[in-house]
Amino acid sequence: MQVETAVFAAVAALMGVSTVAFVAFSLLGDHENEYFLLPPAIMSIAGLSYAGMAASSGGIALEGLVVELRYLDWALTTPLIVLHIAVVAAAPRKTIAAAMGADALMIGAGYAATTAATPGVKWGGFAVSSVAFLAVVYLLLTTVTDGVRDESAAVQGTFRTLRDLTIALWFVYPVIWLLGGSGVGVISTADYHFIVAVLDTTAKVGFTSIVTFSITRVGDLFAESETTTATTAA
Ligand code: RET
Repeated sequence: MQVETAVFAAVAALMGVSTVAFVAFSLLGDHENEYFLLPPAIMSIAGLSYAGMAASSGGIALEGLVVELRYLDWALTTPLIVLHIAVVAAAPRKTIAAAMGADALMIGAGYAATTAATPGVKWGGFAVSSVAFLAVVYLLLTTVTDGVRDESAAVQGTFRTLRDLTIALWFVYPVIWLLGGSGVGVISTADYHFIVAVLDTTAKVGFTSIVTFSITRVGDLFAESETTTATTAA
């Protein structure tokens, strides 16, 4: 069995467990968080995709579709991650749509670059994907962040930390891509899959947990600052 098959299967299992954990968390919660369906959606899509990748690399089914399954997962879940962060900041709908659209373009162009037959398509795709990525980063740093501008220092701090951790982690993806087989090739395919599996798990299970738990916290703080404002105004 190839090492990556075991890695893919382990991530699939972890995403499955996380799906159940997030569903349980929402059922036990007080439902003040109306976005509680996003985390289980993100985890279950990734779980199915990783299960497919394990089957594909293990020669069981879906032969030769590892890259397709990965980009299908990213195409569906990365816009949902962006949505999740943006709704925490109560960003305007147009901004959320633009950020999700740029994200989808980033993944689509990234897929074209990864599967390209010619250097022109590869580097053209990489360039388009990178510009789209910078657009997502720009929107997160500007309009999305403006959504929390009038909130307390604590709310802003929580949001900024989440935002910056997310941006920093996402920047690793194009770097690893450049170092792996699609780029200069100093990282082997097995290592590339392993690194991406760790990044995906951190970005999804790790950060989505932080966002989810801090929504409760940020929600409390929002409520607190509203009470304060109301008291001050009265
Ligand atoms: C590619 C290569 C082309 C240039 C750029 C890329 C960026 C990919 C990113 C992926 C993020 C994935 C996440 C997955 C979570 O499970 C496509 C690697 C810019 C940012 C967060």
